[in-house]
Amino acid sequence: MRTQVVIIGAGPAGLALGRLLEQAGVDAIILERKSANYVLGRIRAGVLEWGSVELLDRAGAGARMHAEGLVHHGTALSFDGDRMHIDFTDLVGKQVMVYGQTEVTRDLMDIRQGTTVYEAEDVQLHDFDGKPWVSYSKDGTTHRIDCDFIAGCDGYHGVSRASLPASAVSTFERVYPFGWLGVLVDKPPVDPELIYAHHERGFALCSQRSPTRSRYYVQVAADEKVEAWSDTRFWDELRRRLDPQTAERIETGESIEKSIAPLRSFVAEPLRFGRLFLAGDAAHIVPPTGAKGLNLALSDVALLGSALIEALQDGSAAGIDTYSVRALERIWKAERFSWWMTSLLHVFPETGDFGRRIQRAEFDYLMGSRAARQSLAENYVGLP
Ligand code: FAS
Ligand code: PHB
Repeated sequence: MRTQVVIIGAGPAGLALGRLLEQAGVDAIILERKSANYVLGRIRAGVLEWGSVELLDRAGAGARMHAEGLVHHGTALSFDGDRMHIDFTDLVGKQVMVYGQTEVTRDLMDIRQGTTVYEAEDVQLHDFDGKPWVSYSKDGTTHRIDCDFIAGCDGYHGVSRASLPASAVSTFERVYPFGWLGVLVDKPPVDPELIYAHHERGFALCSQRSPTRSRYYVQVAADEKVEAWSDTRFWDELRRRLDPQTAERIETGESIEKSIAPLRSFVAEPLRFGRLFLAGDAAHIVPPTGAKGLNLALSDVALLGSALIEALQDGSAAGIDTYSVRALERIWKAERFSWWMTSLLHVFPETGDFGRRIQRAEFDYLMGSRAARQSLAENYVGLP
């Protein structure tokens, strides 16, 4: 079998790339290790930068997002009960879309016309320095796909980055000493906006998926086990970390999903290895505090899609030759913002009382400086 591009991974990055390529008439086959239902069952991101909204519109996958998504013009930050509003529209004239990653993935799956092989096992990348080909197994049969390019969109634990010789890639990582315990519940959101809360007991986030479905998170120790958290324990802890008025208003209920995500900052450099390109979580990870993970994945594939189309249709290597440098410039700015938001809002026991005073001073500075709030807002809604 032969195609122009083999995409490894059918998460948002792989599906979005596949869609951008097929719209331009470029053939691409996606190989996904899991089933479509398994991919849809992973509850992850919830906030889209407007650049991501525009990409999904360009991909023809935006109709349900505009019908069911929630446009947000700001967010709330709270620190030991003091609350501040960050007005994106007033500060930077932009907004974000609250629409779950599961729905983005479903919309991209539904619109895809090309071939996606689900439950593809033992995917292996070959000769990506020369004439690339990919092998995989399905139902006991091994298949080979010859191609012009390979796009590694297979996430942090994928095979693409793992296929590289250690000497070819530099990695930069910070692992945080805590994780996020997240709960999905079919109850109305506690507030029209998201609330990012710092409390001496730990960080908490009140988010949402629709007018009837909410998503909440609390910071937990890195070695915490989800089995140790009943719904009742979760709701009690969440309430302790919010201002009393908000805590009082929360409508609790039985969780329909509960999971713990580890937090890390990670970047691999470069993102090109001959005819293999990395995009999305295969290339970088951010702590979810800045709502950047999904958005970075989509901005990577917007760049990579244009570069591959240019190479395959115009014979120009300009895009593929500059993809890594251009993508990394935006990636590192999102890494910085995600690290900064995480440093501001979480409890770091090792930084002691001095660290907490610095966090309080940062919060007070934001409250007192429009310029500081503009900086937060322009990063949160997405840099160009
Ligand atoms: P993904 O990991 O989504 O997709 C990669 C795909 O490749 C997967 O479907 C996987 O099955 C497949 N794959 C892996 N290895 C393979 C192989 N060998 N062969 C074939 N296929 C293979 N971001 C936010 O902005 N906000 C959040 O709240 C948030 N929460 C998160 C919670 C968790 C637990 C995780 C892991 C991530 C979270 N993220 C969040 C980040 C997340 O949304 C990612 O940024 C987003 O999924 C990136 O999309 P992809 O790059 O497509 O990677
Ligand atoms: C979510 O709704 O899952 C969400 C929202 C904002 C974040 C992280 C996660 O920063």
